[in-house]
Amino acid sequence: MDEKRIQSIDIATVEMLEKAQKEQISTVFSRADEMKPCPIGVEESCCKICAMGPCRLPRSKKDEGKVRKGVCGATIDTVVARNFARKIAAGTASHSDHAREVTETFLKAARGEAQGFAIKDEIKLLEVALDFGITIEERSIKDIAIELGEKALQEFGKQHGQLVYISKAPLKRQEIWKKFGVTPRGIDREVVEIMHRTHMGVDQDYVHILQQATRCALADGWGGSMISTDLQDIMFGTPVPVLGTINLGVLKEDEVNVIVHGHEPLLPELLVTASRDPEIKRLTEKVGAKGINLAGMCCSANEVLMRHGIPCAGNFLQQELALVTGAVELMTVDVQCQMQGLQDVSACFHTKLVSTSDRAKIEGAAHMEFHPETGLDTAKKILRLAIENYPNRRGPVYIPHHSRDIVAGFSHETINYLLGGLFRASYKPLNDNIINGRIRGVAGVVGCNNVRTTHDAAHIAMIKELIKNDVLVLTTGCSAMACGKAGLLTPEAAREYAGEGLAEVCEAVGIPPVLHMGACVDNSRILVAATAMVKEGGLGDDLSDLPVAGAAPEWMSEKALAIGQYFVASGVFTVFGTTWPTTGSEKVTRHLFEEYEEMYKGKWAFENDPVKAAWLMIDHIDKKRKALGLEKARERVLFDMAMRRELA
Ligand code: NFS
Repeated sequence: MDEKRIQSIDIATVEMLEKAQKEQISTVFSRADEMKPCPIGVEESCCKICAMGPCRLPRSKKDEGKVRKGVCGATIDTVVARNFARKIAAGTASHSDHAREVTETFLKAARGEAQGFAIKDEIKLLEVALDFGITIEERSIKDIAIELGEKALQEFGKQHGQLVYISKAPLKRQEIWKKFGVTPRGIDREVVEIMHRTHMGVDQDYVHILQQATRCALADGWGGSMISTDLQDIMFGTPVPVLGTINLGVLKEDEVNVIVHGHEPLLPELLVTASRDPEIKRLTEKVGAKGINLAGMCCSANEVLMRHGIPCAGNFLQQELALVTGAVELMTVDVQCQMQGLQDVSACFHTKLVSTSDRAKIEGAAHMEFHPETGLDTAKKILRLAIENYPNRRGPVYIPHHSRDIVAGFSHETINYLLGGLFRASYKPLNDNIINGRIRGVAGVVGCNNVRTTHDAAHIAMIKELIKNDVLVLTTGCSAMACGKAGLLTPEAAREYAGEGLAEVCEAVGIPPVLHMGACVDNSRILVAATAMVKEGGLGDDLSDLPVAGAAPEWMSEKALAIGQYFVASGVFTVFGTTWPTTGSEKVTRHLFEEYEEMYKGKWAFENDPVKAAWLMIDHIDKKRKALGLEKARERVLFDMAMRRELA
C-alpha cells in the first residue's frame, strides 16, 4: 500500500474514510489498497474464452520480435480486440437492458397499467413519435404513446435495416457509418453478434472484430441510451434547470434517510411520490422522526435530482461511505455500479439494503421487486420498512457537514430554450458565440470514479482547465456529481473559474460554465445537442467538423467504453484517463488511436494527467476551429481591446 496516496479531494469522503478506518469497516478504498491490479489483465493480454487456457500473453524478453499467440494460435491482437469488443457488448447491454425495462414500463403506462406512472411530457411524446414515423393527426395521446412504446420495443429485436434514431444524425455521418458497415440494425442483434464473433475460433481479424464493436456501441448511443432518455422524459418530464444540493451532508440526523442507488429511475420516481403520501408522513411522525429524507446515489441520483430537485448524496466511490454515517435507514439498489461491499457495510449498522430489480440480487440483502403494475405499493412498502427501522439506529450517527448547492437539469431542449427563447428556441446563440470566439469549443466530460486514481481529482482538474480556456463543458454521471461537489455547477462559478469569453456568455444567459445534463444514459443528450449545433449551421456539416471533444478521466466500467466508442464513431475526439485496456496490442491501439481518425474522423486517446488531457482536447478544438476558418475570430476576442470594451 502506498502510504502517501491521496484517496479523495472531497472533504466529506475523506472524513468518512477516517471513520471507516477507525471502525475497521472494509470499503472499496481499503480493498483496493490490499489488492494490486493484475499486470497481465491490465493490458488485456489474457485470453480465457476457452478451456485450453487461460493463455497469458504478456510482453517478455524471450518473445521479443515474435507474434505472441495463444495455444489455438490466436494472436495477441485478436485476443486484445476480443476483450475490448466484449466489454463494449457488456456496456451496450447494460444501457440497453435499462432501456428495455423503461420501454416496457412506458408501454404499460401508456395503456394505463402502470401504477403511479403517466405520460407527463406530451410535447416530447409528439416529437419522438414523429422521429418514429408515427401518424399524429387527430389521434389521442394514449394511442400515440402505445404505438410509440410498441415501435420502441421493436428496436431491440430488430434484425434488418437500421435503428430509427440513426436518421437523426447528420447525413454525412450516416454516410460514414454506411461506408464502414457499422450502421446498427437491432440493439440485441449487435450485442449477440459480438458474443458470437468473439467465441473460440470465429472472428480472428482485429480490424473486423472492432468493426462490430463500433456497430454495437452505436446501437447504445443512438439506440438504447437515446430510447431511455426520451421515454423517461416523456413519462417523468423533460428536465429543466433545478436547484439541488449534493454531498453526504444532505443526510439528516433527525429524519428517516432513504437512499436510492442504481440506474433505472422507475422505482425512484415512485419513491418520490410515495414520500409525499400523508400516511407515510404520519408514520414518520409516529417514530419520532422529523420527516422522510430521500437522497440519491450514482446515476439514479442524477435522474431524481434533475426532475425533482431530490438531494444527491454522492457519486460512485461514496456509496459505502454513505452507510458508514450510520444514519441511513434503507438503501435501494436496482442495477449497475452497486458494490457487493454495500451488504457488509450495511451489516455493521442498522441499515437495510434492498434490491429491487428481478435481474439483480445481492446475497444477504432484502429483495422487494419492482413491477410496474404494483410499483407504487412497493414504493410505499419500502418506505414503511425504512420508517420502522428508524428507532433501530445503533449509537450516535456521524454525518459530515459538507454539501453544496447546484443547478442541474440541462436537457437538450432546455439549452435550446435558454439560448434562443421559447418562441425562437435555437442553438444559434451558441454557434454564434463559438464562431465569434467567446466560446472556444464544447467538451463532454463524463463517466465514473475509479479507486485507482484520486477520487474526483481528475474530473475537476480537467474541467477547470477546460473552462479556464473558454471551453463550455457538458457533463453527466459521476463526473457531474464531482463538479457539483467542487462548486462548478452554479452560475457564479463562471466568474470564478471560466475564461473571460465563456464567463461573458454564461453571465449573459445565467448558466454555469459546466452544464449538468443528467445520468450516463443521458450522454445521448450530448449527441443530440452536438447534432443540433451542426444543423444550426456555420460549424461544418458533420459532428466531426465541430470544435468539440469528449473525455472520461476516471472511467472504470464497461459502459464507459461503450460510450467512448460511440462518441469516437460519431466523430468526436475522446480522451480516457487512469488506464487503457488495449495496451497489450500495438496494432489494436494504433487502430483505435490513429487509423480511426481516417475512417470515422474521430479517435481515442489516453492521457493520465488530466491537465495534459485537457490540452489534448483544447488543441483538437483549435484544430477544428482552424479548419472552419475561425482561428482569427478568437484572436480578436483575446487581443482586441475595442471588442473587450464592447463586451463590457
Ligand atoms: Ni456511468 Fe460509471 Fe456508474 Fe453512472 Fe457513475 S460509475 S459509466 S456515471 S454511476 S453509470
